Amino acid sequence: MERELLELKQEAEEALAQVTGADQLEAFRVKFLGRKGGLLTGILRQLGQAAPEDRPRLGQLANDIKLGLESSVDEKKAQLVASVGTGGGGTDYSLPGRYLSFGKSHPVTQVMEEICSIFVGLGFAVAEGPDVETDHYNFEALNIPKHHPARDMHDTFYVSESLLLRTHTSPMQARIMERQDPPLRYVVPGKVYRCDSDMTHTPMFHQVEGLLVDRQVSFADLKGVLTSFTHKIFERELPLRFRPSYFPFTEPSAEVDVACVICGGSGCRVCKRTGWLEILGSGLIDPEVLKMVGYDPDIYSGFAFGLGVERIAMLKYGIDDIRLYYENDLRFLSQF
Ligand code: 2U9
Repeated sequence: MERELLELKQEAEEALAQVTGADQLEAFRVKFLGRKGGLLTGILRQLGQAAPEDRPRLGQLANDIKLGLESSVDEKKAQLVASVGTGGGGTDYSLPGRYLSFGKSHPVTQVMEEICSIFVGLGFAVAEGPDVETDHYNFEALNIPKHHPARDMHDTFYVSESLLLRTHTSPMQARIMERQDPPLRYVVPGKVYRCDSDMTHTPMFHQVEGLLVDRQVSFADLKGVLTSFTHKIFERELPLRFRPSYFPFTEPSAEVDVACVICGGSGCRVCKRTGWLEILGSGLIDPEVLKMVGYDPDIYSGFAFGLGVERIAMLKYGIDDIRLYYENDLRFLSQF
C-alpha cells in the first residue's frame, strides 16, 4: 500500500504539472482527491485491511499526501488566476476576470474528516452505517431496554414502532462487533437525529464515535488515545480532565474536558468561568454490551467514546451559535 501511495503521489504531481485551465484543475481534483471515487480516497478505504501495526504509518503517509495535493491544487488555482491577463492582442486585460467559484466541503464535513484522519493515524478503521436504524441496534443492543430513563435523553424521531432515525452512531459499532471478532478498532462518523433545537442543539448533528476491543484494554489506553486525539485536533497540548459520568453502554464512564481553548484555563465567557470545556464522552464498554454481541467479558475488554462534531468545530473556530452551520449563508461558510 505504501508503494501504491507513493506512485499515486508521483502520478498526481506529474498530472498537475500538465494542468493549464480551471476545468482541468477541477477534473484533476475529482480524479485524485474526490470523496466519491477519488484515487486517494479509494486507497484510504483499503487502510482497514492493512496490518494493524502498519496502519498508523500508512494513515499518516496518506494524510500527508492528501494535504500536500490539496495545497498544490490551491497553489495551481492561484497561478491560473494570476496568469489571466498576461497575453496580448487587443484585449483589455485591466477588466476584472470572471470569478471562478470553487465549491468546498462544509466546515462540519472538514472537521469530521480531520477527526477521522487523526484516528486513522492512531490505527483505527472508518465505518459508516444507516441513518434509519432498528430500535434493537439503537437501544436494546446498547443496554438501553424499553422504559430505560436514558431513552428520554435521546428525544427520538420514530419512523415506525421498531424503526427510528438513529440518535447516535453506536448502533453501527454493535453491528460491527456482532460480525467481527476482536481485536478491533473503529471510528464511525455520521449524522444523528434528536428532537431538540436551540443555540447549541440542532435536530440533526454529526457524531464521531469510536471503539477499541482487545484483551486487557484498560482505562489507561482510553486516556492515552483521547489525550493524543485532543492534542492533535486543537493543535496544542492542552490539559485534559476526566470527570466521572454515566452512560448505559459504558462502565465506568467519563466525560472529558479540555482546558478552555480561548482563555487556556483562567476563566472566560466561553468556558462560563470554569476554565474547562466538555468535548466528549467515553468509558470502558459495559460487560453486558460485550455479552450481547457474543464476546466473553472475561477475555475481552474495550473502550468507547463519542463526540459531537459541530461542538468541536465551534470550539476550534470560536463559533457561538450552532445554527450558523445550517443557514447556508455563504458569507459564513466561505470562511472555512
Ligand atoms: C458500543 C459501546 C459503547 C459510545 C459512547 C459516548 C460515550 C458519548 C456523546 C458525546 C456527545 C454523544 O455527540 S454526543 O451527544 N457520546 O458520550 N458515546 S461512550 O459508546 C459505545 C458505542 C458503541 C457498542
